[in-house]
Amino acid sequence: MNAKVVVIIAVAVLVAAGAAAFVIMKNDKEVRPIDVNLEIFGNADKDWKIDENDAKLVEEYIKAQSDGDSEKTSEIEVKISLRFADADNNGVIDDRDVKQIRAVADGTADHLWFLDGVQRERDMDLDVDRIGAEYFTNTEMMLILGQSDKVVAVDNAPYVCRDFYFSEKQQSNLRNMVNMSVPDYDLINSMNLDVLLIFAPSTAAKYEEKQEKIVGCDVLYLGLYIPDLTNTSKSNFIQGILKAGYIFGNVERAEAYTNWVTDNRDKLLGLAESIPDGEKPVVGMSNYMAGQYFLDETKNTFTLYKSGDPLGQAVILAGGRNVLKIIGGDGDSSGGATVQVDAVFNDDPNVHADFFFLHMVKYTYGGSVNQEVPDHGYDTDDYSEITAAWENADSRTLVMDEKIALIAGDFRNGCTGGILLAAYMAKIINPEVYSSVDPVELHNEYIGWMGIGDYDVNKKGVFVYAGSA
Ligand SMILES: [Ca+2]
Ligand SMILES: [Ca+2]
Repeated sequence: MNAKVVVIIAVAVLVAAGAAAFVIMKNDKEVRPIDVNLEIFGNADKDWKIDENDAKLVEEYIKAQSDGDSEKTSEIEVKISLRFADADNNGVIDDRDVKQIRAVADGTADHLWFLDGVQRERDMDLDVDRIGAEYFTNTEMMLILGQSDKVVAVDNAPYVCRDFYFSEKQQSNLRNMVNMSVPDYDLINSMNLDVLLIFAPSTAAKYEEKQEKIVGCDVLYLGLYIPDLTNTSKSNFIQGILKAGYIFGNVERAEAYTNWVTDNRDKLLGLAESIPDGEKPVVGMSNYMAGQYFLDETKNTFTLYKSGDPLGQAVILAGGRNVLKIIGGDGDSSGGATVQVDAVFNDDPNVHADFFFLHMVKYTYGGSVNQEVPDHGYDTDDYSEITAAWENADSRTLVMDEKIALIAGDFRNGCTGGILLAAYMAKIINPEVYSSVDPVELHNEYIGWMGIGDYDVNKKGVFVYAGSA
């Protein structure tokens, strides 16, 4: 009897301790405000979330209107977005909008009106069971938001990597969409998708073509392709993650992940800003691929990625200067410029790259395999191919004291907006300034965000190779 009482008390103490720990954790993990104006209809007060404040503001506005109180109306009009106050986007602000805002806020809405990654007005049924995810970025985002059981289709690149991303049970429901650059629409239609998340809008027609040809499915570009991480308020990437939180019913997770990204971004950017511009190493972000100089001595052009690209964002966060900024042709968009090699390798004393980071794509978004690109990423532990490729790139005639690093395509095409690559890059180009940053630890945290528990980057994977020490 006494023993039982003791056990009960012990359990009660443990429960109390657990509860206390939970409260502390809850406080610790409280979402920090995110500097975006969330583009979901219902976000009347122009902040980063849909909550009771929006509902109250719209109620106040409706009341002021019906009372004919023009003073109060003008007062509210200073802080309200009349466009987004119309939560069901039907052109009228009324009680139905207040109801929709509360439903979105408490997770019971069955429909959502929002802007997609190219600012188009969309409305979506939130009854989503079958998700198609294009490329690493959308696949990884779905994992981060806890949707892996619902992902039933991916294109060839993540499909090759399915042992890493999905459990055996999940794999039994997973199909290969193969080529999403030129899709086989009959194949995609046979998959009966509710939503297809597309990698890049490419051209508006391509996005529209997919929407038109894939039947009974919301084809959606969320904006992750252009991270704009150094400018949160304009970041399509941040908007995209937050919108996905509402669409897939895991707002808390989306907000927490966004915080993780921006916290790390802030830390990296703070370190970058501590280096005077003139002392920042100059970095060229290029490719290791067929038809380009670093792979093939006989070619005289290569790609240099712009500052707006995830690869260019990494240069900024790692405390480097993009060589494209020095030679001209830089920009805020994603992607790169094709330049003649002598635009960088020349006699001009003002033009010299200290480092080249070579992006690699083994499995393309078009379903093909670049055989000449070394094996890399989560699925291999073997450095022999990447070592041989590095030796090839480093042996280019024009390469003198420039340091070469090969980097996994996962960095650009995953869902970290460039922070993970920035951490690895910083350790190579500014090791002293970034001594407090541990890229492998950050990478393991990211894998944890994806819900993958049995993978340690200390022991597995091939992501960066910068030659032997
Ligand atoms: Ca709001
Ligand atoms: Ca309305």
